[in-house]
Amino acid sequence: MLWRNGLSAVVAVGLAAASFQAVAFEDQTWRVGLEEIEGSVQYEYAAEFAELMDEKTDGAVSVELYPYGQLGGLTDIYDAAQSGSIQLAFGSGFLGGTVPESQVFSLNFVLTDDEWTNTQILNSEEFLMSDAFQAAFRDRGLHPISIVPEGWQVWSANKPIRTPEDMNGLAIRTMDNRLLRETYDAYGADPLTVEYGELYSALQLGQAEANIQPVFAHEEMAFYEVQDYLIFANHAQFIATFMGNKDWWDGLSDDMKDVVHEARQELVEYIHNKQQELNTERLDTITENSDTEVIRLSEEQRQAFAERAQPVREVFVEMTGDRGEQILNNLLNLVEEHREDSE
Ligand code: 6CS
Repeated sequence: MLWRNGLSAVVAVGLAAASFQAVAFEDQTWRVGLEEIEGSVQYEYAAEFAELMDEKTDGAVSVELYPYGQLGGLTDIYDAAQSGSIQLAFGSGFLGGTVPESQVFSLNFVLTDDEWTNTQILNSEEFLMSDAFQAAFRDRGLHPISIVPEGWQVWSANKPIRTPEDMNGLAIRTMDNRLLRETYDAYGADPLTVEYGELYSALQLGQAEANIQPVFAHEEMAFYEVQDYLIFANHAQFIATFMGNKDWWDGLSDDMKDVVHEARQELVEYIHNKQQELNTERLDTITENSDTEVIRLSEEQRQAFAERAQPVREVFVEMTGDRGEQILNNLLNLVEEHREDSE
């Protein structure tokens, strides 16, 4: 029950912080770089974070949102957070070049089959606050604040996919990291990388034949318009890290850090519910507005992919060394503890 007790401890710390005497904070503006557009899960998270910070600091902290496209491409967002020209940002698949250990979230068939359990494990003291995970970001001038699962990753293609053989030679677009390329190589596909904002036309022109996104993104970026099938294998969740510039974070007062921690704890359940709501609603939008066919893989079909994904864990360790291995083993142990608890 370690993970459940861990969460109660987190809630207790939050309540203790809430009972502090009111602190007067200096006025400040924090800019947040989003990898996604308005209406996305990251946008909803950042908008609620902005509200909470406004409330908790009596209007002293004003949080400005910069949706995808306003700061350039995806890696421009991370560069801006590293240099301190923005204080906060989200980082997901493309962050692998900047924080290689973050590719642990790109591994397939590592987490449990339950999204809420995964959300709690990832945001537990044992995982998020572990020295290895924190150091992986801090050594690159970033500070991880919370982990934001945004829903199951769902494949799209113009043909049904039920087995690794169906993926043979398929030009599937992945986010830019080696772990994802290795994973889809292992499935037999022919992965390629395309910037998020160029993906619609790449799919339309047939340069990319398949795609991997949570449902809300298939809908809001209109990718479904140029793809015929959505395939649920529940092989991985889309996971972003909400992170700050390291020097900016270190320069915050302890009281301000407490307020941010309080907000991030409140956001764990908020964003879990919100992402489920968005992903459910948008699947309805897709099926109502198109002939998209939805395929859900059986346990046996998933297993065939899981077997091929297993050796990619070694690639992760080879790429990220002892620290990456520690992060992965920590995650696997937490997942295992949960399984023992629920048996
Ligand atoms: O596929 C991508 O590149 C983007 N997809 C989502 C859902 N969020 C950000 C990420 O960069």
